[in-house]
Amino acid sequence: MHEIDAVTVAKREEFYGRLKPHNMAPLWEVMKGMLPPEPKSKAEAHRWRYDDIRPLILESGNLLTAEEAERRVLILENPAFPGQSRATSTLYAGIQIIMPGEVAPAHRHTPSALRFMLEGSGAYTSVGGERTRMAFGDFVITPVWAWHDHGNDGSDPAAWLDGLDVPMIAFFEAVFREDYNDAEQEILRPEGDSFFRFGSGMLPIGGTSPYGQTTPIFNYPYERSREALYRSSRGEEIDAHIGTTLRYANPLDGGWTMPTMSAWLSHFPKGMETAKIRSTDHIVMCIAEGTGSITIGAKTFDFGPKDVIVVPGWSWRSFRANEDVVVFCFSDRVAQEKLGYFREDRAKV
Ligand code: 1HN
Repeated sequence: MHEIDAVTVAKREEFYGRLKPHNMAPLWEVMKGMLPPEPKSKAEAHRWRYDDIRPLILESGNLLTAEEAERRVLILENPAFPGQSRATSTLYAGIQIIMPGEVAPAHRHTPSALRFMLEGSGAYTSVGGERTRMAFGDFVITPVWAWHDHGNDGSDPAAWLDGLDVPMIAFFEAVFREDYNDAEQEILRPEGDSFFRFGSGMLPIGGTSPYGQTTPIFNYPYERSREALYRSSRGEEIDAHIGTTLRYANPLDGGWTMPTMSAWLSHFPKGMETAKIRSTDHIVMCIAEGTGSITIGAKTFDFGPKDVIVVPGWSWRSFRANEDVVVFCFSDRVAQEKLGYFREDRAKV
């Protein structure tokens, strides 16, 4: 680089100053910042210990009603984004609690939502005219613009992890919402209808999803997913980087379950230490079973059941499993794949 003399610098600055009133700026001053050689997420790696946050979640259950709150949720904010309601640059996460007898009123919005059930036995959610009970570990989906309301007719508080693509939809400035004319939506189909129709390894001839690009199944029960995962672990050599991983799939096209968020379940057998991997998607993880530790970049976090972990895009990650570990993950991978630039990189083993 040749040195630029003060006169030249001043001349350029003066020129830039005259651009401003025209709402113009010189690309050459900002282009390198715009196109770094590789991404560096502004988000921080972080872990929320469920044991630490559970008392606060329960406390919020007595602070206001679900009806009052509309959704009684404690947002999991990335430490790098205080006040921005974001777990990663692109994803929202929070823990929702619903007390016995409560209803979280029906509404719909353009952001998609997913739930990973954590505790309580009486919770249910209704989506598009069908109700489903939510048991521990169930992966439940609220598609784009689908009416949804939640309830709890059990005797214990119910809590789950919410994941939404709100930051992505907000980036596109395409958030719409609408309230239903009643607390709970009308139920039009028997419980389990969509699961048996679409989730039994059979499909209705000519069947389509009532939810467009979102899977017609809106509850993937943990009982079934867990069995599939453990049986896959026994049947095949375990991947050094990702353990045994099964992704939740849309049975109609084999693709991911939602248009903006990918979800999957990984199993790492007791004693396994995975090789490092990094990918461009931003990941939120929730430990379903077991204890261990995860290293993300230069940080290592130990974890136990129900802890939530954020992995910023393009940071190296690896697991150590002290016991058999099952991890639920969701990320913006499917959106990046559709846009054509999703990348992953695996350390040599
Ligand atoms: C929402 O609709 C739910 O329906 C949960 O349970 C969390 C966070 C932001 C915006 C909408 C729900 C939400 C949300």
